[in-house]
Amino acid sequence: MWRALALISLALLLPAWSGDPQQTVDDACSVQILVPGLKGDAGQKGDKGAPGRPGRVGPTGDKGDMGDKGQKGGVGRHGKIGPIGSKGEKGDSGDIGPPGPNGEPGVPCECSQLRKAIGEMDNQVTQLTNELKFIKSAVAGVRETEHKLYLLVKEERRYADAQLACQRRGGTLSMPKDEAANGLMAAYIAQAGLARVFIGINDLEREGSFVYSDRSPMQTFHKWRSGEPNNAYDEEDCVEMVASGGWNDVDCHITMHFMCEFDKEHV
Ligand SMILES: [Ca+2]
Ligand SMILES: [Ca+2]
Repeated sequence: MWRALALISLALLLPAWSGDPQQTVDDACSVQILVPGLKGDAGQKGDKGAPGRPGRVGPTGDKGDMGDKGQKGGVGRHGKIGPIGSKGEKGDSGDIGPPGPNGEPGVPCECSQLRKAIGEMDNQVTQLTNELKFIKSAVAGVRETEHKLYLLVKEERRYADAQLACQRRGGTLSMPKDEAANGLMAAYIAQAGLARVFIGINDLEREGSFVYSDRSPMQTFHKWRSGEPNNAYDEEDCVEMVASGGWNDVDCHITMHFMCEFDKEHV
């Protein structure tokens, strides 16, 4: 309204600037007392204006309801390599590998050193043999001659079982075939504090025909006690030696200690 009024005032003023200055003052005064005229007819609708500036961002809306679950996606990319795991249990042994390559040729024989080593070993064998002899005598109580070893076994056995026990040790019941052997055996029995032991003589196969336990026949040497062998009760086919060294035929089924002998060559 006021904008329209100002435009009208301006339109009335403009002609005054081109005429008499006096008149212009009068006209100006007359304009100042003008009152608004009647409202004119509505003008034609103007052209559509340019789009306005974007409005301010509105407040955050309420959270909507959760939608339906989507379809499963495709397989993702490989993830990063994880940390090293703990050590596993030991696996089974593998197959045997192929044979290795041949080794380098050996060094030529140092024969002088070898002979020296063999000589030292011979000395050691001699020393050990002497020690073994001492141990046998001291601990086992073995007696020996040049060719034989004698062992008094303090176990009660019948004649046949005594012979088997000697054979299991690689020997036989002792066979006094000469004065030296008989004397050694007698001393052994006496020193052991025994009265009698089975020895390797019998007439089991043929009464009165005595043989040694190696089946060799008795020769001229013997140490029968007075009145023996008497085959008492017709039951005495085995032989014992008493501590004095004398022989006596006895029942094979009684039990007593016994003496084994061993050939040194076979020990
Ligand atoms: Ca007899
Ligand atoms: Ca007798």
